[in-house]
Order: sequence, then C-alpha cells, then structure tokens
Amino acid sequence: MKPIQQPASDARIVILTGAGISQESGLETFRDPDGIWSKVRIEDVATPEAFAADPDRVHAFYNMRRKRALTLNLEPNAAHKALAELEARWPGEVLVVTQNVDSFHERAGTTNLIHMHGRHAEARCNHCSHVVPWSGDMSVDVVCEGCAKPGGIRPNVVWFGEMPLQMDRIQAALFECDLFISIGTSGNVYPAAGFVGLMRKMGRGHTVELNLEPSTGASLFAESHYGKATDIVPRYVAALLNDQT
Ligand code: BV8
Repeated sequence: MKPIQQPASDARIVILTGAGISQESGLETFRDPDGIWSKVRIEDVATPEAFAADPDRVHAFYNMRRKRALTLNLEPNAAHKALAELEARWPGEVLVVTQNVDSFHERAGTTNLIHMHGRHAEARCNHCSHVVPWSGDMSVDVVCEGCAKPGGIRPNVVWFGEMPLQMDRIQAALFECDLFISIGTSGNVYPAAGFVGLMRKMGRGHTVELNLEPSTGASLFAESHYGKATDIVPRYVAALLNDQT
C-alpha cells in the first residue's frame, strides 16, 4: 500500500461503509455485474410504492436476503474487524455510518455505529412505527404488537424515497470530522454519496476512499487505495495505528 497521509493523533474519524465491505463475507453487492439490482428492479422491491402495490413480493425479497445474512453462518470479515480495532485503539472518536443492513459491524465489535439505511434484524410497523427485533420471515399476516393491526409490518430498512435514519447525527459528525473514510461503496446513492462533497465544501478534514475500484465520486477524495476490503482496510488501519505505538 502506498504511504498514507497520517492524521493528528486525536483526529475525529467518520467511516462510511457500503455493500463492498460485506462482499467477502458472502453477501452480494448491488451494482456489481452480478449484483442485486441486476436481478430485480429497485422500483419493484425497494420503494414504499412497491410495498403498497405488492407487499408479498417485497417481503419475499427481504426474507430471502435476511435469511442469507442472518442464518447462513456468514461471518464478519477482516475489514469489519479492523474497523472495530480502530474504534477500540484510536485516541479520537471513530463513528461508523453504514449503508448496509447486515449486522457484521456490530458482530465484529464496532459500537459507535449508525445504520442509516436500517437493519435486516428489525421490523417496523407502517401503521404505528413500532420497531421490534426480527430474525425470521415477515408477511402481511403478521399482527403488530404495538397497535394490534395486521398488514403494516415491514422490514426496518430505508427504501428509495424515504429519509435515511439519524441524518442530524451524521451531519453533525461530518461537520466536526478530521478524517472521512469511504469503504466499499460505489457512490451512487444519496445522501450518502454526497458526504465526501460536503467535506470538500466545508474545506476541512481529509478524505480517503478504500474500494475495489474507483467509485463514482473517486475524484473528490484526497487519497485513495484500491483493492479488496479484507486486504486494504486492515493495512490502512494498521498504518493509522502504527504511528500510535
Ligand atoms: C432520500 C435499503 C429524501 C435496504 C437502500 C439527491 C439527494 C437526495 C436523494 C436523491 C438524490 N438523487 C437521487 C435521490 C434519490 C435516491 C437515490 O440516491 N437514488 C439513486 C439511485 C440515484 N435516494 C433516496 O431515495 C434516499 N432517500 O433521499 O430521501 C427524502 C427527503 C425528504 C423526505 C423523505 C425523503 C434513500 C436511499 C436509501 C435506499 N435504500 N437500501 C436494502 O435494500 O439494502 S440503498 C442501497 O444502496 C443499499 O443501502 C446500499 O448499501 C446502497 C449503496 O450501494 P453500495 O453500498 O454503494 O453498493 P454498490 O453495489 O452500489 O457498490 C459496491 C461497491 O463496493 C462497488 O464500488 C464495488 O466496486 C465495491 N466492492 C465490491 N466488492 C468489494 C468492493 N470493495 C472492496 N472490497 C470488495 N471485496
């Protein structure tokens, strides 16, 4: 890996992750040639309109992905573990903002974590917004324990056209961060794809892209390292921490 630009030892770090960090754990990405959106249309399974039109189809799509993510004994990989080690050993604050709905970051030990697009492991009621942990299949027959109505239970994920979660907290962290690292995301989905542009507009902080290949926003990053996440993320984190020892 080419030399990294070392931040101050108390730098506040915000890390954005996408599907690429979970690819080597066995989960499909979205926009790679054989990715999820090459097999099904966003408009058919990942919008509120799709759920209203055909809830069974949307539930089947998420039931299949939840089952794969939660029950196929898939494990966090070295990249997830490296970010957990960085949080544990870095003197300054480290916040992971993930677009992913899997649970690999928390299972690897990351605690300061925001799932801005929600989580497979939760259900939410469209009638009363009650959120509950969930691991099995979901269907329109499920009765919400909050409002006792059927038909409203849906995956607690953020669909296209819905507001991502905890955006105020994310923006506050970006306004103060000294180092913004983007890992395993193609930079196609907003507002996440706009975070690096926000950093540039503020004219502060250093920006780094760690990805298999240059993302749509690659030119906006001050530093970049390309390769598989399980290779470049542990090496980048080791370089950050080496200067701490
Ligand atoms: C909203 C849910 C507004 C669960 C997902 C401008 C501003 C604001 C909004 C928009 C805008 N322009 C357009 C919009 C609308 C839309 C949008 O961005 N559309 C795109 C398609 C143009 N955005 C929205 O609708 C968002 N909501 O803006 O609300 C609003 C305002 C007021 C009131 C109400 C609402 C909501 C977006 C969230 C949608 N939900 N997921 C689920 O099904 O999973 S998005 C989905 O895409 C996933 O979350 C995924 O994580 C995310 C981004 O994809 P990536 O993670 O980047 O994955 P991808 O496959 O694309 O790339 C993988 C990368 O990894 C590649 O670069 C690859 O090279 C790399 N890679 C692969 N293998 C490896 C690797 N890297 C390293 N190692 C490897 N081994």
